[in-house]
This record gives sequence, structure tokens and C-alpha cells, in this order.
Amino acid sequence: MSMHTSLKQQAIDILRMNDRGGYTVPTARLYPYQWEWDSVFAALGFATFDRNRAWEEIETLFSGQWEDGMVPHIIFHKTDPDYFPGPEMWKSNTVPPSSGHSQPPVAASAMLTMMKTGGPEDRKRAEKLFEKLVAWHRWFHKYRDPDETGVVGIIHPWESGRDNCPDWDIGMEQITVPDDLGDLPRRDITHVDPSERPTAEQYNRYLAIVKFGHECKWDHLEIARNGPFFMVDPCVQFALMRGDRDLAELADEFGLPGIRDEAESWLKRAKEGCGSFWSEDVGGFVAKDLRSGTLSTAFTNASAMALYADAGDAAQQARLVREVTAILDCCTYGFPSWDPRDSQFESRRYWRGPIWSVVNYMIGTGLAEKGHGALAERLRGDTRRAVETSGFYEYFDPLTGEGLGGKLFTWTAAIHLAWAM
Ligand code: 9WN
Repeated sequence: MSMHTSLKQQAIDILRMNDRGGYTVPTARLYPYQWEWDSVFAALGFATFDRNRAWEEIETLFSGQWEDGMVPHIIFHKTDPDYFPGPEMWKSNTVPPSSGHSQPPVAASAMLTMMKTGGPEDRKRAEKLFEKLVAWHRWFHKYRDPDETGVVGIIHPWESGRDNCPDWDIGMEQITVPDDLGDLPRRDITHVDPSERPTAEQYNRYLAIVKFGHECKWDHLEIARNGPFFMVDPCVQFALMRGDRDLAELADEFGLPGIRDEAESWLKRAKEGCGSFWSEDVGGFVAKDLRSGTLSTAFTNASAMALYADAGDAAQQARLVREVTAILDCCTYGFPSWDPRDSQFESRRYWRGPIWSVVNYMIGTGLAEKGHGALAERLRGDTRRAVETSGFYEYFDPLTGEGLGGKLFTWTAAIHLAWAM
């Protein structure tokens, strides 16, 4: 793209270019389908210049909702050989075909933001989707927290959206790779540098979980109880808590007190549940293996989302803000997906170090709301500078700002427009 075009115009052009008609792909070739949280953030970007197209993105996403309420993490609108694992591996038996688990539930928050910044037409579109949104939140509480502990689990690292974070090594180690899995025809490493992607061993385990899922016909209670992987993800937990809070506000707006009360009771239980994945050693909320009870060992960008959900008491929040500050002080660009002071930090490998615009947006929003304006501004500035330094990449090296992974990336462009500009 020409250097003479402003970054704002480049971001708009990227959203238009990745538009496949009613939905956007995260980037051409590497991710040729509709992804759940990518689409929701894309909508926030579209909302800055095309409200109709913004709502269309979320409407198309909900067109792939399962009967039980789940919104799948990938919707395969048109089969494309550029991505593995495609619909033939998931065997979802749905129309359109989709993957078999979800991703961070960020739609309620985006819909509330779009309604607050919009007019009567935005309100109408939000109201029309509201029933589907409620069904999705109910699904999360019922199938991802079957024992009503206030804490939801994820059944696959991909459900967190933070695929190969060291957090998941704990649960992944316990997975037995089936003998009949064969050689996986990976496509991602034909599009980007393998050193910036998950390893072969990780992919075998990812696919072992998919196999378990389709063999039990995506029976989500069975998967939560007996599946190969079940862990707490601070990102999904905090996105859901924030989403429940925003869902309650939407319900109030639409004159539905019963649903508002339901969402508030989920939130109350969740606030109590958060104590179970607080780590005093780390000074933050961390991932937790629900099978063994083991807590993860380092502060991540998901830990830094606690304020976005208003999780924790005053002492915990003060402590975690100290960690956020200390970590930002060791980076040129925040917020890293793994603590750079820890030996497992890898500045270029995907969710084991690099920074991601969408997570920065949620962390920054939480920091600003809780009175940490200077930290929030620092993060917003870093998100913008990373793009100024390298362009609209999928993710960035926190030490150098080098752009990594896919190029001309939808959510990086969307967050630039909606927040970082
Ligand atoms: C698996 C699309 C998605 C993001 C995830 C990111 C990556 C997929 C992959 O790309 O995951 O879902 O194949 O690596 O980790 O957060 O939604 O951009």
C-alpha cells in the first residue's frame, strides 16, 4: 500500500479488501473464513465509517449460531483449501459448517458500544439480535461452567483465542495424541514463517481435541466433564464478565428486567469465582487447569484484562496494576502476551510474547475506566506506534515493534480506527 495514503485510509481499505460479502476474513490466505472475535472487532472498525456494514458483520456471525446457542469460533461460509483444519475435520453437521467450540464472547460489549455511539437505527439492529446474544451467554454459563462455580472453562486452546500461550502447556501435556492422527497437512506454515507459529507437537494435540469433539458429536457437557482439555482462561472469563455486565445494560435499555437480573446474577457468581485463579506469586489472575488444579506461572495480557471486568478486590487490583507497570517498563511496545521477565518469553512467537491490538484495546479500556489514565494512554500510544513502525500486521514484537504473522490484518486495522488512532 502506498506510503502516501494515511494510516486511517489504509485501515479502511484493509477492512474493505477483507470483506467477503457480509463478513470479513481476518486476512487473505492465512485465515480465509469468518472468525468470531475477529468479526466483532471488525464491526467496531466498520462502525467508524459504515454503520450498516458494521451491523451486517455481527448479523452474519449470528447466522452461524448453533441451536444450543453457541456461536462457533470459525464459520466456513465457502470451503477454502488455504486453511487447515477445515470443515471436514470438525464435522459440525451444521449449516453453514463451522468449528465445534467458541471464542471470547465480546459481542455484547461491542453491541453496547455501537448502540451508545449510534442512533435509532443502531438501537433497532441491536434489539433484533438481542435474543440470540442472550442465548449465547446462557450457553457459556451452562456448558462451560456446568457446576455453577462462577468460572468458565475452555475446551481447546483455540477457544481462548490465545492459541499457543505457555498457559496451555499445562493442559496440553496431559493430552494423548491418537495413533491414527497421521501427518497433518498444515497450511499456516506455508503462509508465514514457522518460527512465528505453533509447533508440530502442539498441532497434533490441537487436532486430538477436535477428534474427541466430533467423535462425541460435540456433546459439550461430555467434553467439559471428560474431554482431553479443560482450563480457565482469564481472557474468556473477563470477556464474559464484561459481556454479562454489558448484556445487563442492554436488557435494561430494552425493558427486560428478567434478563438483566439473570445477567447480574451470573456476574455476582463470577466475581466470587475469580478468587480461585488468583496467584499471589504472580500478582495477578492466571490460567488454571481445571483437571489438576494447577495455576499458570506468569502474568499475561489476559491477566491485564482484569480491570476491564472489574475482577478482584481493591488490594488485588492495586497489586496487578503494579505488575502491569513493571512489565510495560521492560517493553518498547506493550502489552506482551507473556511476561518478558520469565524464561519462557519468546518475543516473536505468536501468543508467547508478541503484542496484539485487540487485547490492548480491552486492557486499555479497563485501565482508563478504573482511573489509570496514563497507563491506558501509554498502551494506546504503543498500539498506534506499532502500526506506524511496521504496518497493519497480525501481531508485533514487544521489544522492536517488528510486524509478525499475517499482513493487512482486519482486527489491527479495526482497532486502529476504533481506538488507537
Ligand atoms: C485458530 C484469526 C484467529 C484469531 C486467534 C488467533 C489465530 C487460529 C489459527 O487466528 O487462531 O483459531 O489458526 O491460528 O490465535 O485469536 O481469532 O485471526
